[in-house]
Amino acid sequence: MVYRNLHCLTVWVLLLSAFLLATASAFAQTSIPGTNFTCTDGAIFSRNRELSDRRVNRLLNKKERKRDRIERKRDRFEEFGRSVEELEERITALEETISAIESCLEDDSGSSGGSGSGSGGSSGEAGTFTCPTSKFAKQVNLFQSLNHNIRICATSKVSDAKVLHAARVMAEYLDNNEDGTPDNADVATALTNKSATLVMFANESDEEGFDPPGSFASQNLYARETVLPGGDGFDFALEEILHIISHEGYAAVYPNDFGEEVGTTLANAMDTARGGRFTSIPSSYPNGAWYTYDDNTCDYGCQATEYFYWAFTSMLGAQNGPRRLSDIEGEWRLNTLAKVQATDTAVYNLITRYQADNRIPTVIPDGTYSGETLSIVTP
Ligand SMILES: [Ca+2]
Ligand SMILES: [Ca+2]
Repeated sequence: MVYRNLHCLTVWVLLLSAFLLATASAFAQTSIPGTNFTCTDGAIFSRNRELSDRRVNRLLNKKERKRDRIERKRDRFEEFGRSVEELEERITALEETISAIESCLEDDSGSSGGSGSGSGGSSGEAGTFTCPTSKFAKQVNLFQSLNHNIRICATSKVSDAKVLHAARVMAEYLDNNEDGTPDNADVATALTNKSATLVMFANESDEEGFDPPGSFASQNLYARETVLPGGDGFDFALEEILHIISHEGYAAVYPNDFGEEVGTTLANAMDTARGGRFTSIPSSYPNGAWYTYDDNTCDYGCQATEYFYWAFTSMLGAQNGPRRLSDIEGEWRLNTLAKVQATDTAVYNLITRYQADNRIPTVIPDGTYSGETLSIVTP
């Protein structure tokens, strides 16, 4: 029994020893790979180089971006330098303009007691007033035989044909039935009292140096925008000549209807056409407005002058046609009589009321006038 127990113990010891040996051996085998992670391993070395290449590329890219940023900043600095120079030039020009205005104001205040009444007296002397010879070489007198003082003054650079064309258009507006006598005597008298004068230049540079004198009311017209009958393009004589007649004539004789300030029949119609009463140009006109002139130099009264021109000449058929509409629709959309009648009933009613007894024209000037023979004289 003791032997048998002893035998069993030996077997257990042997089994335990074998187990320990096996465990130790397995442990020894698994622990070996841990010692192989070194920089000399080829795969790890190349991976490290790859990482380092990427890093170098990143750094190069970063450097490029910084260089770009510096270049952009340099450009901005240079632009800033230029704009400062431009601003200085503009400030200098403005200072010159301000000092010129100040000297004009001093001149006016100094001379108002003397020549002010003198110019008022001369404007009433129909037919005796001549165009300033310092600027003009050609003159046409309208209805002079009827003791009126309505003129055209033109520089030597404007052709006789265009001077006479403008004179005929002006005569046609005033004497629409072409019988030689202005249809509306009150309007012709108002223009005479203001010595209304159309001043013609070849172009803007020809106008340089002309300072409209306070002694007569003037409106300019350039030869380059004046189109003879049968010529190509819109004839702006139809516009500029109407401006002086409506502004100095209709507005003066019929102030409640054609006055160009807030509250007149014309101005109220204009407020509707613009979608509101705008005493300065709005940033955008309301949807549905059909008169949308956006020139910031044109105040409320000037807007009214332009509005009358658009409505009136559209009703007389001067703005017909798709090509003309595409030219003007940014400013005025009712380019025909039918459109004005259908949409702008206020201005349609105003104009037709005055046309009914021939106080204003019913026919658009065509550049031929049979009322009298107009001729050019030397001022
Ligand atoms: Ca007449
Ligand atoms: Ca005619």
